[in-house]
Amino acid sequence: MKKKFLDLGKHPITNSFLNKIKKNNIKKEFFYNLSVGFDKKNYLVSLMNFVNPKKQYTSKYAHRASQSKTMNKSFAKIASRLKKRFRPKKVLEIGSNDGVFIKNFKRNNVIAVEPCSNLAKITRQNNFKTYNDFWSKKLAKKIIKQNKKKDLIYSANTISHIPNLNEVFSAVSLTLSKNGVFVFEDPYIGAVVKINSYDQFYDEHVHLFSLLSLSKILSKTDLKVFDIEIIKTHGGSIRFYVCKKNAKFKKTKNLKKVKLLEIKQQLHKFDTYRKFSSRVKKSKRDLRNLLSKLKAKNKKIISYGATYKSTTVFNYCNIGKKFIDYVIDTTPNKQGKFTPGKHLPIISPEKGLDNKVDYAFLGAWNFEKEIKQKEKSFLKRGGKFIVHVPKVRII
Ligand code: DWN
Repeated sequence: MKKKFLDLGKHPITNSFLNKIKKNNIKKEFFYNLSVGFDKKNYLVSLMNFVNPKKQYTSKYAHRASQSKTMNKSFAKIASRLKKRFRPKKVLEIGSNDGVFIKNFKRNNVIAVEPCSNLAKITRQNNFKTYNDFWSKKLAKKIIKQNKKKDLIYSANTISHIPNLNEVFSAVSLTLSKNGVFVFEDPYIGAVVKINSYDQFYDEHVHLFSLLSLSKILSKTDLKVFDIEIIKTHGGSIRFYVCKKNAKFKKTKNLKKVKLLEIKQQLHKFDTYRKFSSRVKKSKRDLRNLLSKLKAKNKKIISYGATYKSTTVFNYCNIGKKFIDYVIDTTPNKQGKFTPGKHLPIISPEKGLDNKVDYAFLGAWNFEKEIKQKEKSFLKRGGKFIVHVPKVRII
């Protein structure tokens, strides 16, 4: 049983970018209550209410994982490390997005699973065998029948998106070969608590894992975690290495280290999340105060990156056109649209980062380094970024 610790109010689906702002569109916009709970039985942090995945992962899915240099490099690096360490002959990716990970493998070695048809179309066009479907036991059985068992299953920012974890791990277990490995990475609850990145909570992030929670969940399966990495990706992620309990892999020392750190951080205690929730409320007050002060001085403020995360920030903090003129983003299928809930127009950085912009709220704060590098001339002429993690501040 989950106990609620955070209530962020009414939120739209983060992928529901609007084509036009018309009375009818706004009336039809779907909202749900975004609140987060902790299950003391398995130490798992999850949303209290799940949105129907069919409403989320549609043929109009906007996020393209290959939109940042950082992510391209990061996927190339992990692909190369996995190839060296496990020498897999048969590879599968769950949630392949636009193919940013699988493009690092030979086409006949790897297959993709992707529920969003517009994204599956891209990997198919690039000649990667792609199953346009949700990950499930049914699909796993079909894949094994057609494509044999897998030596490596990889998944980034997908497992945390799937409500039914029993189904996820049963399907993985069916698909793994005897000594196959399942490597997956997702935003880390330890990082969220540490840097106050409450915007990692939105309709798609239904669970945020720790080692403590995953160990509890896997204890009821025939799988085990044998290695782990805490990584910087997306502002703090956790990468698990999982195999069958009777596979050849021994547990590494990293597991003990991370377990001790999580116990020190009290990730298994409700009180940790109760305290976190007070810090989230303070962050909202601080951000609204800062933006109000800047607006009182007639400053032009925009937002950089039409991220799903910033949909949480804007809807929770009630930040709309009064504060933010528009949002800039490089993703072609976000440009010309409006953000969910607050209906801020999205335009390209070329058009939007003009000389009149005084401040840009960094919706894509997880790419701070890459963006600062790219926007040197904005910074040089006195433009400034605003971030809300770990504290609300101008940088
Ligand atoms: O898990 C998820 C993560 C990985 O991706 C999904 N559920 C949805 C999505 O979440 P997000 O939108 O918060 O992710 P990002 O990767 O932080 O989004 C960055 C956005 O910023 C993209 O729309 C691209 C844009 N961007 C830009 O306009 N200029 C990014 C960079 C680096 C840039 O220079």
